[in-house]
Amino acid sequence: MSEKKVNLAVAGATGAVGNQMIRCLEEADFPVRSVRFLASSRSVGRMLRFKGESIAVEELKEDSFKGMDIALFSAGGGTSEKYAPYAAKDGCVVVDNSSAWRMDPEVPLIVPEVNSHAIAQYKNKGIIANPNCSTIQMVVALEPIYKKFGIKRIVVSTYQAVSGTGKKAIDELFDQTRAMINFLDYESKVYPHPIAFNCLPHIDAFLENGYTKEEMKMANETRKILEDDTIGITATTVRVPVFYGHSESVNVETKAPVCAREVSALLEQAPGIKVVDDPKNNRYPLATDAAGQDLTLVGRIRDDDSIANGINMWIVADNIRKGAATNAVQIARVLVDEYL
Ligand code: NAP
Ligand code: 3JN
Repeated sequence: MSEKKVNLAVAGATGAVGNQMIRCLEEADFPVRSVRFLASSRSVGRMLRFKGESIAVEELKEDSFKGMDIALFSAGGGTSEKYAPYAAKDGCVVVDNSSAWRMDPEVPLIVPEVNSHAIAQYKNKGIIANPNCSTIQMVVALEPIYKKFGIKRIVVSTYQAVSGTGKKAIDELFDQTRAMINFLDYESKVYPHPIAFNCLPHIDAFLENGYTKEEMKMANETRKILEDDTIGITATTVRVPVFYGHSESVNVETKAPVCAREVSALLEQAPGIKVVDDPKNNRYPLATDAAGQDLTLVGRIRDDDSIANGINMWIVADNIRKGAATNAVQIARVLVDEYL
């Protein structure tokens, strides 16, 4: 374990993900010498707590990263695109939570349990990308299966919590639910339809091919992380009225013969995973159990009786923690311990 300490910046510190990054840094007792919390000009003067101290939020600027070693970004794709290169130029390694750099061939896309070997590629541009939350929890569960059996095709449907859309969406679900149960009028500002008591098969923008951007992120990012362009992946991403925790129904077709018992045994030993699979006693992964912790929960592991070599499973994780903040802090930890 390293004794090194780093100067660390959080860009987007006032947001849903940024706030969780700060909590994860505290929980991990991350070896910081100094921290700097950055957001838009709207937040200048706000104070954020860190390890018992109050720290003033500063405006994110081109020169914010001078003297910093690592910056965790979660301030949107446009902000990352503009400011990450300034950070890198000043020798500060960026761990970016947006989609801005994920598919850049020179930028590693990292889930530490799966492909930490690729972190070394940060030297290309000084940037490491954190995958989309729905991708992260899926590849944590799929990588052990991929390594042992190979994967031909994945069919995934997601049930994504509103916290994935940020602070405003958390408020919208809360306000709409309260209004509806009191027979009051309500407005939908964040989503195009009411999210309370509803399921919206629409996450991020629709594309020409009929998929949404979120669906294509899952397919493209999974292939990049597993370093295999031959895997067929089709996704349907759905927003559901849950505050924290994304759930996924995943159907995997493997290359080699597989059975549910072998997959359960494999996942029991895999890093970052907790198998919760005792249906007779009503035990299976739930968003309410995943929320607030860092493991990816996997259950309902069963043979797909419609094809040869098929497995079905249900994968749940805290989208703001393992899906974003925790994954970024884990990457930063490897950087400190092995590279800086
Ligand atoms: P959020 O709650 O709306 O927070 C947005 C944060 O970005 C706030 O701190 C905001 O500062 C800051 N910001 C916005 N525009 C800025 C600008 N021009 N300059 C500096 N700071 C700016 O959103 P969130 O849910 O935390 O998500 C933030 C980003 O993280 C998303 O856009 C996405 O790229 C990424 N994300 C990734 C995942 C994932 O799957 N890995 C999941 C969720 C989000 P103010 O408070 O001052 O406005
Ligand atoms: O909707 C979710 O559950 C996850 C959202 C992720 C997100 C939200 C806004 C912008 C992203 C992302 O991480 O892909 C982005 C983006 O950076 O494109």
